[in-house]
Amino acid sequence: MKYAEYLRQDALPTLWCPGCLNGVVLASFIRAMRKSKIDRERTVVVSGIGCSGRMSQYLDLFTVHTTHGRALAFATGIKLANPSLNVIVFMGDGDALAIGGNHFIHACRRNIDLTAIVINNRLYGMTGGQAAPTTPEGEITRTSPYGNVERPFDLVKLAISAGATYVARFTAYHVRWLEKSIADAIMHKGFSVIEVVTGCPTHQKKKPADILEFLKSNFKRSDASFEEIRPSDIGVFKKEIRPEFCEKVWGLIL
Ligand SMILES: Cc1ncc(C[n+]2csc(CCOP(=O)(O)OP(=O)(O)O)c2C)c(N)n1
Repeated sequence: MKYAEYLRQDALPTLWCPGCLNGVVLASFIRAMRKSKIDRERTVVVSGIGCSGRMSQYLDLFTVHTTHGRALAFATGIKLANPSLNVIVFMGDGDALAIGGNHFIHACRRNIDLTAIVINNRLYGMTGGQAAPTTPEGEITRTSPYGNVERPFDLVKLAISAGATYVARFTAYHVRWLEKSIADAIMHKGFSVIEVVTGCPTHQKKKPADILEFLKSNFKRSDASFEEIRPSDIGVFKKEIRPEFCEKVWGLIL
């Protein structure tokens, strides 16, 4: 499988730190693009700011690099103006749930046909490893040197509660399931959210292999019901057909 045809050669090598798992997500996405056989010429990738926001620089597709927390707002405009486009949004956990938290819940509520891939390294990577809304309780970060005292969001439960119609969680270790889920989510008509749990070797001061080992041994496939979903469960937790936002809006106009 040739990845090069999906990458901008002049943007390489990436600025990601050695061992960063963002590259694993990028490769899984490229395989999913192939698998879903969607038209590359009708695909737009939108990203915000942060390490994960760099996806739009490396992918040789139509891309838009937007402001921090606002990727979904830009993507909503693109999709609504031209609903025939496939619009995929990459965000970090801080991007999606801290500064962009408001856009996130409203995109879920509207059920607009976007695919949101949220790379959850459980901190703010690009700005130095500060705590994020996904940082587990007790975790040491740059801004929680005595352990994080805040309760984290479970991204999957948040997305389901707010109304997203396709919701999944996988990790950068479980790449075959991840790429299949990305392909499914792209084909799903409605707002799709895939959380990809990763890690940050630089700020968590862990070896990349230890992060992969952690993901492998702690995250387990599950088909738990909403009440029973635990943060370490991976799988597809919601898949539902509900009227889609652009169809409703354009239905009023045409
Ligand atoms: C409006 C605004 N606020 C803050 C920042 C600074 N900033 C840039 S990246 C970032 C954190 C990114 O964290 P996350 O979204 O989790 O992505 P990661 O870098 O971990 O992939 C912040 C706070 C900014 N660029 N713009």
